[in-house]
Amino acid sequence: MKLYDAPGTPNPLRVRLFLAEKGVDVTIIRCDTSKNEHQTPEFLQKNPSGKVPVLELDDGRCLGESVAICRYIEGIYPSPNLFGNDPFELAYIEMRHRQIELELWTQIETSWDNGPLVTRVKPADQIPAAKRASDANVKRYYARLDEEFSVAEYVAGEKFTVADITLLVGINFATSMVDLKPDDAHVNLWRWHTLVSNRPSVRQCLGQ
Ligand SMILES: N[C@@H](CCC(=O)N[C@@H](CS)C(=O)NCC(=O)O)C(=O)O
Repeated sequence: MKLYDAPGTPNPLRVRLFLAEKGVDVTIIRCDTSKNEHQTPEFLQKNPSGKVPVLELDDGRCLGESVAICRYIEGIYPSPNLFGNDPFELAYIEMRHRQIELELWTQIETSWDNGPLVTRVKPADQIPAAKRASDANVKRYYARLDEEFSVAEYVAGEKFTVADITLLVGINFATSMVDLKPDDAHVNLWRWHTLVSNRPSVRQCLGQ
């Protein structure tokens, strides 16, 4: 299998972390998005959205969307389980994962789209008030996570799941690219961050 990646971008990193947790090797194809390599007619055949990551199977079939790719990987490499086993666990992890994506990642994206660094990689028509609102939403969400991690070890409870991967990538991106580092006072959130950052898969992918 081949994974189309763009170094430094968060969604392909989610998939690389997921693969590392599973111990699955794929061939990494690096796309230079600054040269629009993800917009060529050949690439758009693989993913009409013109986005990375894309997983290309050995028979040429392609999957876009990080979570869809991770679900495929989980299907063919079920262990360790990262999406849940029984109906309740599957739904609970899905709920927690969607909350991280819909309530935190979307706000980080709004802050990125309306912040200073994005203009180095693409032209942006920015709305400062949108950034102020999304910055505040991110900070509120960090406070919520800090409370949640006072009683739960991981995002979905007692075990590490795909939701932890999405949260880690989101927080690291927000910290390094959007200037939205969680407050030092959020000790429970930082306890979780240290725990997951020390996983072998994370150290391997982030080169620590
Ligand atoms: N919902 C998609 C989002 C993919 C996405 O936004 N990828 C970014 C990199 S993190 C990308 O390809 N950006 C280049 C562009 O939009 O031109 C997923 O989960 O895979």
